[in-house]
Amino acid sequence: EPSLETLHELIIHGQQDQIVNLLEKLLMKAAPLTIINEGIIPPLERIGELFAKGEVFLPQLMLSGDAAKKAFDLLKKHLPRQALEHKGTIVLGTVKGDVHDIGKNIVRALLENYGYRVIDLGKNIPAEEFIAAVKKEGAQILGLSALMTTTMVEMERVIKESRKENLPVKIIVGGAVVTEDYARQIGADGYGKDAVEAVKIVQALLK
Ligand code: B1M
Repeated sequence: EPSLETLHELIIHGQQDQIVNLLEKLLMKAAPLTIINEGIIPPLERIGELFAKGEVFLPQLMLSGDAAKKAFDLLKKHLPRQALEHKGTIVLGTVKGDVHDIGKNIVRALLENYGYRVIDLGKNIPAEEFIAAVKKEGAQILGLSALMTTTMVEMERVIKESRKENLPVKIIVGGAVVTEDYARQIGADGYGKDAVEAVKIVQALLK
């Protein structure tokens, strides 16, 4: 019987070979976003805890990350898609020093599925690159992702730099360690706890 628990196990053990087969079966009974939220994120949190406790090591963390990516890449093709209606442009990326991008990619997929144009710069992006892209693309929203306590401080730098240039852009932030309080403290215009929240905030800011 295909189940979300099986998907948890495959991601925790970093086993990619059975993922496609399992997802095809799961998609017959659950929505893609449900599988992302309930099938991919919990095992990543679990492996993160095990890693923090020293019970698993970097190679396992990497295998789990790869397995999660593989699952997400398949699921995102099944997300219902709205037409692109020039709803707005968002420049998105993970800040300098940080290579975590699974969450950022989920945020991107949802925004695109809601009809926004997303310029995804990728990961490990310096402030200057974010600012140049906002100018070039005429973006209304800049989205920053950071997963570590050591890199979330970089968000503050990006915000300061863009305010210095008086860019007419709203900045939203998110990622594992980021909190609403921290977002407010560094002068962000919005904070998304998860990808669904990120879409809601973008919708509110662009109203
Ligand atoms: Co790393 N890692 N990792 N890692 N890793 C964490 C983040 C960690 C919490 C694990 C732990 O120790 N418990 C820890 C950080 C500790 C801290 O700072 N407090 C950590 C560490 C230490 C490291 C390394 C330093 C390990 C090492 O090398 N010794 C290293 C860092 C390298 C670097 O960046 N310079 C590292 C490397 C890696 C891998 C490459 C192996 C892999 C990443 C693969 C990849 O992304 N391509 C990895 C993984 C997989 C994790 C965990 C296990 C899972 C991260 C993840 O994808 N979560 C993670 C543990 C954890 O997070 N609990 C951990 C699922 C994802 C959907 O969640 O990204 O939070 P998240 O995104 C969510 C929301 O936060 C939100 O929406 C998403 C969907 O709901 N969101 C936004 C995200 N961005 C948003 C932006 C928005 C709005 C919402 O607006 C713009």
